[in-house]
Amino acid sequence: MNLPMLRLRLLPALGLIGWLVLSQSATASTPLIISNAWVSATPPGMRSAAVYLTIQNPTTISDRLLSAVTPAAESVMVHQTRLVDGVYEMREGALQIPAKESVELKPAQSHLMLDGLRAPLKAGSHIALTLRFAHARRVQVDVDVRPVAITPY
Ligand SMILES: [Cu+2]
Repeated sequence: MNLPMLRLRLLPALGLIGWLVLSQSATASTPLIISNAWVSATPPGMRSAAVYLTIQNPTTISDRLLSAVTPAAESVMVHQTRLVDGVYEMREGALQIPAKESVELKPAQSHLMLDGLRAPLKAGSHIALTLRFAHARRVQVDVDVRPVAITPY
């Protein structure tokens, strides 16, 4: 279900699907710090939702957020949003996390798109999310489900 005031257009994937080699070292410790992870609650019948969070990289090595998985949805995509001629476009692709920087996934900029929700997301609950990075490998995140928020993805 799309928000009524927005027209969303999904661009073809850009081919950054090179992460298919599954993590060989799932136990590697991560120096990345994830905070403020949240998603809007969803009404019954809604199939998708956007997760926002902040990734802090205190290391001297740039990283990339490649993908994510959650038991709450069939798939997760890394989406970057751009406003083009009054239309929000979502583009799939890995997200750079530069060394010594913090990257905020926020409305109208970037998000993790959950698709195929298995059940409505209820405010006050949490969902588990596993982020996959090029260097930090897997990072577990607990995502707060917040009351319905109308944002431009
Ligand atoms: Cu999206």
